[in-house]
Amino acid sequence: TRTPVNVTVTGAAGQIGYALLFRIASGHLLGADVPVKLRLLEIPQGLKAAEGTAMELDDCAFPLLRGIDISDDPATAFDGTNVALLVGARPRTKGMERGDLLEANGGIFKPQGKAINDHAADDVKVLVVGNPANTNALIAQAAAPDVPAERFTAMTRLDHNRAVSQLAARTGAAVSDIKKLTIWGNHSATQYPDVFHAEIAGKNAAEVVNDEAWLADTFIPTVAKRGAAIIEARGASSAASAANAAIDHVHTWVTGTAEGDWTSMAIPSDGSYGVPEGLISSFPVTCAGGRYEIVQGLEINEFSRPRIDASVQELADEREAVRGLGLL
Ligand code: NAX
Repeated sequence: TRTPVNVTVTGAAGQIGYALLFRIASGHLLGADVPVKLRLLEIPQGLKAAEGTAMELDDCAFPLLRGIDISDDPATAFDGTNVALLVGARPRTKGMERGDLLEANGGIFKPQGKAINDHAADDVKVLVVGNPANTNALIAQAAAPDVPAERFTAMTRLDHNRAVSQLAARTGAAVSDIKKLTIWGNHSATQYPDVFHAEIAGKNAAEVVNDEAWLADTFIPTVAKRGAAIIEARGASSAASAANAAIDHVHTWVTGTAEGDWTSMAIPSDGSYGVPEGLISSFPVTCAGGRYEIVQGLEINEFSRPRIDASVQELADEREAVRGLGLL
């Protein structure tokens, strides 16, 4: 039998945590034959609720779940971890400036990066979900110099899935017929969902849509502002869909992309497509053997170029801001 994989979830008592943990424990993260041990990290105020969730996890009697540890100490929670899902973050509250937000999150992601550096397993893979996700990932990565930089990723898979769904609704295609969609840049309102290389049942998606005004004025803003629309409708931010995307992100990273398709992940740039090296920016990637690679050689047209550049510029500005705060 296989040794269990250690999966750490931070912010475990939050609403994404609640939607995420049961799917990890039931085998959707790593596969139906991979036993898991859960490590839940919370702040002291969150420990009791995390214990409640752990009781419910026990009550599911998941055959793959080999244990649950709960801690408010990052060194404990990341000890021997193979997969780290960094969900807990400091949300923006009323009157908070962007600099305050980055600083507050630096106070979370810097020590967590350090704990991953010092305690995680050699093969650790990190996904940052907590916002501002790309820059939080950069802060954690900078605090973990002994971990290969490419193991730090941030989540744009929810944006990717939202874009696939919107495109399917517009064209009447099945979601499963849509391939090679790309989210570029930051997980923020500046993100750019790109359909110019996407395919719908083998045909070029931009040609099938054949309506640049719809792309510019409806599709892109609908995808980019979907989080706000969910809050407006549900009275709470995306939780199950965000958890689902986190599952998809890691599952694809570990098990690979399908032949003839790719996915979107925010990863440290190697300079591809004019994205400054080191920024954690979303790219089209293929995955195989537990590694990802940026899809190369795509032609970036005049519609896409300024949109990618604007989102990347925002990431560069965030990097400058956290540098200024001494977080890098
Ligand atoms: P909740 O407020 O429900 O839960 C957050 C949890 O994190 C709380 O239980 C809190 O006690 C805990 N926490 C705070 N600081 C911590 C620390 N230092 N260590 C461990 N735990 C800590 O938020 P939820 O709705 O679950 O969202 C979590 C994060 O995901 C937010 O930052 C949110 O903005 C972000 N999102 C990111 C998305 C993405 O696509 N990348 C989409 C969904 C979501 O908005």
